[in-house]
Amino acid sequence: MDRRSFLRLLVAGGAAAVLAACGADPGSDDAESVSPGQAEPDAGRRGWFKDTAPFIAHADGKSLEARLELMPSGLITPPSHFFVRNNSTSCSVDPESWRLRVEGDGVTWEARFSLESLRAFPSRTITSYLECAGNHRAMFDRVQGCAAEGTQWGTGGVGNGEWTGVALRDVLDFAGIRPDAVSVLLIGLDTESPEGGFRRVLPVGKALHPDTLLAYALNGEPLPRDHGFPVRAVIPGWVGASHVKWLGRIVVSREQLWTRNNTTSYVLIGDDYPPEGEALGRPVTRQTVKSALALPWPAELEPGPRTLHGFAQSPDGPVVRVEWSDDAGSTWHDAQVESADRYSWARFELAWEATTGEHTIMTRATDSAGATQPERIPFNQKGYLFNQPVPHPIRVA
Ligand SMILES: Nc1nc2c(c(=O)[nH]1)N[C@H]1C(S)=C(S)[C@@H](COP(=O)(O)O)O[C@H]1N2
Ligand SMILES: [Mo]
Repeated sequence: MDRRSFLRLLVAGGAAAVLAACGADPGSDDAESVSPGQAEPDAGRRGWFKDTAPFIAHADGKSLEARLELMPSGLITPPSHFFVRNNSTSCSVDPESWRLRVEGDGVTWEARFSLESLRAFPSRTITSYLECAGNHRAMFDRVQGCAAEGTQWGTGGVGNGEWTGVALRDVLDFAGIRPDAVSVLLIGLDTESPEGGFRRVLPVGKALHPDTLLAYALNGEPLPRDHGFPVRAVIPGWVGASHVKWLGRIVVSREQLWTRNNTTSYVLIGDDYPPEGEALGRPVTRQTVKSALALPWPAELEPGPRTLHGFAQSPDGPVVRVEWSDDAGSTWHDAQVESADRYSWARFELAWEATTGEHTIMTRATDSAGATQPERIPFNQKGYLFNQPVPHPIRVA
């Protein structure tokens, strides 16, 4: 890797303004021309309740990006370190008056649940990672040299939680879901969101999957307000946007539903993604296999033997293998992978001899289904699902 490319990787900025110029021109060097700054330590606008110290607080006031290097040991992310992504601001919901309404022509009758009545269904606990569809978005700029629209997430738009709740399937069965139901629309109570309540459509098959949860606890504690208290959806393996927080209403429909979040947002838009239905491209559903080193960007290390670690995740987990390369992918070595549950992220470790100079280390994960990170992923306008191996810049001095 030449010095110029290396410098480009050091540019921490996303360049939303250059979007119009982007396309299939990976050779263009516009990454250096615009650098609005990835984030500010404190955007000055509190859209969340938690202490922002361990995070990169993005200037949009809606995104707290985890610093993977600050994650405590083990596999479970404590709420203090769990990233936040809001489309407006975090909500405070009164659990006493909270009700979940289930309605629509796809159910036999309208059902209403208090928190207590919801908790009466059998509870399930699933360890699952939750990752924003835009996690790694800044890599379109940093690695491909073509910035995508939206919050310039580095590698910290992801966390791994132990979620407890009830199966959405049980709730839908209770409401008498009809055999010809097609779409299940989850609606949040954050009415300042676009559309008045953030919402996502689930195909009925995914809604009835036994692992699709309405969760009321994270890591054995009531959900924190920033993460959807009192109840949120958890859709293991699917993009963060489908994990609707502050859930208030579910509409079951016998027709395919289209909303902002499966037509213009959370849609892969680009030459490689032909439009589906009323969408501008292909709606994002499942996540893709990814890995990242738990290091600042760029990392600065002292010379000598170093043990580096990171996290890897896949919708078809667990991740069973992680390889790494410090010669731009010419040779790959196996990292040690700590085994994990089906939907959990995995932790990996590698021994590296840090020699004075500038380096990059790439990592590449493979899951139990054999899926691995591709050498290159085609550009999409909104920068979702970037999962080619990330060349992490490391300066040793
Ligand atoms: N009601 C509501 N649910 C929401 C959102 C939102 O803005 N409002 N953001 C979604 C997006 S885009 C992501 S990535 C995840 C983030 O979950 P977290 O903030 O608990 O990490 O929540 C999803 N659920
Ligand atoms: Mo997201």
